[in-house]
Amino acid sequence: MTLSLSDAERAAGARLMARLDAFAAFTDEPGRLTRLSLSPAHKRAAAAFIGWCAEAGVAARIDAAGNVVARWEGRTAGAPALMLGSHIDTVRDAGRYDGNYGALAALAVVEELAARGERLDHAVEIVAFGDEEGARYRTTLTGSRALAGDYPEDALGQKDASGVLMRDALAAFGGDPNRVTTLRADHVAAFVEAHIEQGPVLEADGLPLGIVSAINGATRLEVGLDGVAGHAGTTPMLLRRDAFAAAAEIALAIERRARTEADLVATIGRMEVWPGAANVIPGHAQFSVDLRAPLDARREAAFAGIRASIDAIARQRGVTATVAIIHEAAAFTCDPRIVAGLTKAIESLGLPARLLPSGAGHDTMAIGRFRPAGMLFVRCKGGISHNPLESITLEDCALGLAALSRFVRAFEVA
Ligand code: HGY
Ligand code: MN
Ligand code: MN
Repeated sequence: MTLSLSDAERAAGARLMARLDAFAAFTDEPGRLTRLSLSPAHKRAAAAFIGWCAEAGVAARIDAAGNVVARWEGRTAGAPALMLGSHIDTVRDAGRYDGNYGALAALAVVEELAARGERLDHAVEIVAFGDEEGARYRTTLTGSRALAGDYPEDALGQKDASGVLMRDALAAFGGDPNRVTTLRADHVAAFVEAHIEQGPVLEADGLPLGIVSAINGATRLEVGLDGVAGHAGTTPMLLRRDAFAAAAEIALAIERRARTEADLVATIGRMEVWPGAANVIPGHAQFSVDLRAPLDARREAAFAGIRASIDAIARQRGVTATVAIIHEAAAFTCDPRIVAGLTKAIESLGLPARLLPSGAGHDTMAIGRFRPAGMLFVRCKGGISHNPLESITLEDCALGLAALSRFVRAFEVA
């Protein structure tokens, strides 16, 4: 493959890489990257993003839902906008490219337009979504769902691990809880998100870039098991109603179910046990289940099977189970015109256009319910993500930005 990447595009990629490194310093946990939604680190990151926009002569602001938004006008004021962006909140002990790459690449595209004073037929809006991971509150995609006019009703009443209401955290952050349902972005005509692949396919194919065909549907559960706390020393095994032992058996049943189908995945990422003392039989266990599949019918069937296993094991062990669906997103198919535009942009770089599905969820799923949306993937080493070892190469960083920038110039919004 002979790449046709200009020196200016290489330089822009180097600037983006440096900015990603600087951005990674905005963390709530020194020594690792943890930037939960509406946290002090998120606030510092948002301020830096706004500052970089200002340096480029572009006014940016925090919207009522905690997203940072900015607009580069088209040739005619008020022209429909192509929106670019991704999220800047992270999981705990995160990698520095998940979300941040797409948000800062979007900023780099607008910086370039502003530096040249270049006006396109469409406006370009950029967004740094504030709550994609759902790592702090038991809700997710609230920033992008706000722009899609679909803000989850139960979100603001959620409390985080220290009892802080999302409503209060949002107000303190500079958002406006009373206006989160007024943000539907009617002026936006289409949305494109650049994001690291977070999987091994592009690396296995020896390709730096890919185009997302579809995004897996996802169901997120919160499961509570109530048994009976008891003395670890005096209670015979057969008389126990051990909530954690029940959770452990359920976890293995979920894993067995997911293993029965090639592209069905199920994960128990968080497990809490009460009272959490070495000499007390757990009376309560609380855990998350993350279930995904490319086809909604298969995910729904898997959920039904898992629900039945939870009830059967709970009954057999004399514990009570409560199962709440805290997030559900149907599988999403990317817009064919955007896929075609990204294909052209990637091929103009001298690269083959590889279509691939996304196992990870993205803000694109939320915006895509409202407007045509698509995604550009950038290869990441070993497909590792949600892990500080997440990494991309300088050249792939530049290629992703160049493809996005070329797409933005060529895409016809209306
Ligand atoms: O969980 C996901 O798929 C995304 O990284 N939030
Ligand atoms: Mn992400
Ligand atoms: Mn993520």
